[in-house]
Amino acid sequence: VIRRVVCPGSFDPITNGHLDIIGRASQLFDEVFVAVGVNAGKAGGLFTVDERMDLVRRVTADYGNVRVEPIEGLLVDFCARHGIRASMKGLRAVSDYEYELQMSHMNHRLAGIETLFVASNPLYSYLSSSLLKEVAALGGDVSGLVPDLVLSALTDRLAERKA
Ligand code: COD
Repeated sequence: VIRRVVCPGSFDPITNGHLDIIGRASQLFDEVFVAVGVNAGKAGGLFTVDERMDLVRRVTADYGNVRVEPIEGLLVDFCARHGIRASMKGLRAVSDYEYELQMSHMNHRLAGIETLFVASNPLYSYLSSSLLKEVAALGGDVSGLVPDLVLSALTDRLAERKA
């Protein structure tokens, strides 16, 4: 059997924290689907879903077993379409736990999807796309927290927004 897992998220944009989880998933499973979706609780978005997918594709190209797709609707329906039975999530701190636990119960109730939690790499355990965008927008140095090509996309987009 082919073992598949999904790593879902907003990825606005992908950070080294996300990439760490995706890399670990790619070692454990035959195929990893990175599912890019819109979190109903998060306003706006710096990048469109297509732009986020393009960045994820470029930074995961070397893994060989990673596919990047949009969620479009419920995550559990995405899983059904692609024959996926488990989702893999990183937990940064206790603060992630409550929301992740709610989603994991809901996804299990809706379609029996299992959620596997892995402890995030301590190097990136304070890192979120939101904090990254806030710091970068105010001129802080975020190099080393995202791949270089993401850093340049971020810098360009923030400059466009300012102009
Ligand atoms: N280190 C390790 N892992 C990290 C880090 C880090 N620094 N930062 C983020 N992560 C991991 C976490 O596991 C996190 O869950 C995941 O990456 C994605 O993070 P974000 O912030 O990009 O994504 P979210 O939390 O906004 O994504 C929410 C989803 C889009 C997955 C969710 O809203 C969803 O499933 N939407 C589809 C519609 C749906 O089915 N809704 C009902 C859900 S029950």
